[in-house]
Amino acid sequence: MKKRLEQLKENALLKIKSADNLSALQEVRVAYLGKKGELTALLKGMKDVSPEERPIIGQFVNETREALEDLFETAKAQLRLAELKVQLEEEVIDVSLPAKKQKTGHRHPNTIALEEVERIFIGMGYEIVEGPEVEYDYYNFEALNIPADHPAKDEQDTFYINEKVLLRTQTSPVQVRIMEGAKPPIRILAPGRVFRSDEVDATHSPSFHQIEGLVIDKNITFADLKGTLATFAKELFGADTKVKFRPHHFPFTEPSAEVDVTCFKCGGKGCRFCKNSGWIEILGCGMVHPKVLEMSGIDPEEYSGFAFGVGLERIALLKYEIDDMRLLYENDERFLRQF
Ligand code: 2NM
Repeated sequence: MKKRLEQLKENALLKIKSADNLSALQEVRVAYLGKKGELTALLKGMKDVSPEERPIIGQFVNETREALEDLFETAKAQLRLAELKVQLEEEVIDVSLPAKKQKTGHRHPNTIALEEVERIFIGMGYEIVEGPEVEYDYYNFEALNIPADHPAKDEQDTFYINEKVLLRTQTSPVQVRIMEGAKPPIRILAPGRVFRSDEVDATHSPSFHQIEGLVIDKNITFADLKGTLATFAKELFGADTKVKFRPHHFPFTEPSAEVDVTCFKCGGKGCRFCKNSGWIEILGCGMVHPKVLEMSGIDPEEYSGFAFGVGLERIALLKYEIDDMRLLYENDERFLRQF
C-alpha cells in the first residue's frame, strides 16, 4: 500500500511537471485528487489493510494528499505567472503608433453669420440683448401697434399657448421690454429664435432666427437709419455694396421700408443668383411709430428712433450660397463640416 502511494505520488509529480498551462494542470489535479481520482481509488483499498497498520497507512495517505496539494499550488502559481508574462508582452502599448484622429466640432453656419452681424453692430456701439421666447400677446403684438384683426395674429400663423400667451413671432417684444425699462439713448441688437406656424420648405421653417436692431435718442432721423444699414451692408457683403430703400408697410414703424443690396455675386449686373435683377432683399426697417414709443413710456415729442429686422437664416443662406434652409436644421455632418 505504501509503495503504491509512493508510486502514485511520483507519477503525479511527472504529470504536474509536464502540464504546460492552467487548464492542463487542472485536469491532472482532477485525475489524482478528484472524487473519482486515483488517490480516492487507492483509499478504497484501505479495507484490506490490517487494523494495526491502518493508522500508519492513513497518516501516509493524508501526507501524500497534502504533498500533492502543495505541488499543485506551486505549479499553478508558476503557470499563472508565466501566462501573465506572455499576456503583458502581447498587449504592450506601442506609443509610437499614430493617434486616432479626434473629430473637432466647429460653429454652425447660423452661428458664424450671427457672430458676424453682432460684431458689426457691437462696433457701432450696440448692446446685445435677449428676452423670452414664450411671450405675452401684449409684447408681441399690442405694444407694437399690431391691431387685433391683423392677419399675423391669426392662429394659422402664430402658435398660441393660450389667449394671452404665445411663442414670439419676432424679437421686437425684447425691444419693447427694454424701452419700458430704460431711458434713451437706447442702442440694442436683439437676436433670437422666433416661431411662425409655417410648413417646412426650402425657405420656411416653423422655428427660425431674427436679429432686430433699435436706436432711440434725440434727433434720430431716417438719414441715421440709411447710414447705419449702408455701413452694415458694406461690412457684411463687401465695400462695393450699395443699398436701396423701397417703401413698405409695417404697423410698428412709419415710414417703413424694405432694403435691397446690390448682388454680391455679379455686382449688380444681373445673374442667376439675383434672378437677373441685380438686387437682393435682405431686411425690413423704419422709424419707430410714435404710438409704439408712447405705449412703452417714451415721449415721441422728445425722442425718435429707428428699428430694423433681418432673418438670420436668410443671411446665412446668402453668404454661404446654400439653396435650401432645411440643410441648416438637419445636422448632416457632410453638410456642416464644409463651414
Ligand atoms: C422689422 C422691420 C421694421 C422693429 C420695430 C421694433 C420696435 F420694437 F422698436 F418697435 N423692433 N423691430 C422692426 C421694424 C422690425 O423686421 C422686419
